Amino acid sequence: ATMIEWDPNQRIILHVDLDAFFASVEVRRNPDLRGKPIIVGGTSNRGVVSTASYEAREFGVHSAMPIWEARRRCPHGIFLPVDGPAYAEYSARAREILARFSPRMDPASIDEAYLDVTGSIRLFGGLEALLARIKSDIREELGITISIGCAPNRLVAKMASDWDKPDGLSIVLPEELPERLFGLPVGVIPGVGGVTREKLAQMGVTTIGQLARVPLTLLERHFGKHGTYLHRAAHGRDEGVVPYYEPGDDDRKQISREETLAQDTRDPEVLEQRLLALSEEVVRRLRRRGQFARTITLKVKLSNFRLFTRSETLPVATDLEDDIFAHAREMMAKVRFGAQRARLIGVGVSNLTDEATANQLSLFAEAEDRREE
Ligand code: TTP
Ligand code: MG
Repeated sequence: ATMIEWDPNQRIILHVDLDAFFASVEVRRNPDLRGKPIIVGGTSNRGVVSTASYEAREFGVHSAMPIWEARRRCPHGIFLPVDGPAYAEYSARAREILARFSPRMDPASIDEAYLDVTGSIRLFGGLEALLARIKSDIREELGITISIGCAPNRLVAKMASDWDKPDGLSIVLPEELPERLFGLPVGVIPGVGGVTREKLAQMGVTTIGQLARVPLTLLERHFGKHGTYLHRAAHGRDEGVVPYYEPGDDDRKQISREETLAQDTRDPEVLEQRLLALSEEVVRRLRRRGQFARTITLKVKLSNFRLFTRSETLPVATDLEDDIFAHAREMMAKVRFGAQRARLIGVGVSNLTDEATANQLSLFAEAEDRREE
């Protein structure tokens, strides 16, 4: 067997995407459907297609197409309603399986996830063995095929998982970047839709290679901060980390901790001490996920059960306990207790990002934008 030699200074990131997800679940639940053109999205002609099996795609049926159009293109198709709870269950089981392969796992949507397997490959006997194992575990336990993109970062892994669908595997070695992307159309870059594509075409840019040669300043002039992203994407660069998976914080949009006090109090010293402990907890979770927060929320429930919540959004994302505690304490000072005491207090963070600098950069770009206006 050939062994892939991966530059030890580079991360190994996977993007896993389940094939024809809703349709695959339907086939799994009713094997008679295997090999047939399945269209999920409802049986009435007024709806749209959620997804189609690969057999139905041969007829030109795809997601977001009106059902009546799908019926016209594929009159012998099997049209099924959307069964949300069933897909959610398969999605949860897929996450559970994927979490075996790395503690850094980010479920990005109902049927896709990022994994940072840099630290796992030795445990699984090499990268090829690990990739084969992910595919076989999901196939055997869920009866669904997946496509994997493997690359030094999230962005390229996401693009690569699309190259060989269904049941695909595309590996982009660190030394193949950025040239491996140059022949592809700009539309395969996540976030590049019709409008951006059209604007780029007017600049004579249709491939990623052409995009990579456009000076950064020119892209920023035309697209603002999106231009910064386009430039980095064309060069196959992306520093985003895969956070640690926490089944508890599943929606990944916020982290919060609260406690009911041993006894109701408005003693600032006691409140500050509890606030500090809660801030520490929140920061620990934030750091474990490799994230930074911009919004800090304080929650105080009074003895009469009245609830106060106050939020503050910082100009720059932070993962520092001092920052989070200081802002929570300031907000605490503004709570009007009246004759009441505090019964419960909580600290939360939201507006989470993977990079502290991301917001600094975007603020900068926004300031630029305003100056130009
Ligand atoms: P996708 O991963 O985009 O599509 P897919 O899994 O069906 O097919 P592929 O093999 O190309 O990955 O989306 C996942 C599920 O999300 C899909 O099965 C149904 C749902 N979905 C919609 O309901 N509407 C849409 O427009 C899209 C794109 C997806
Ligand atoms: Mg999919």
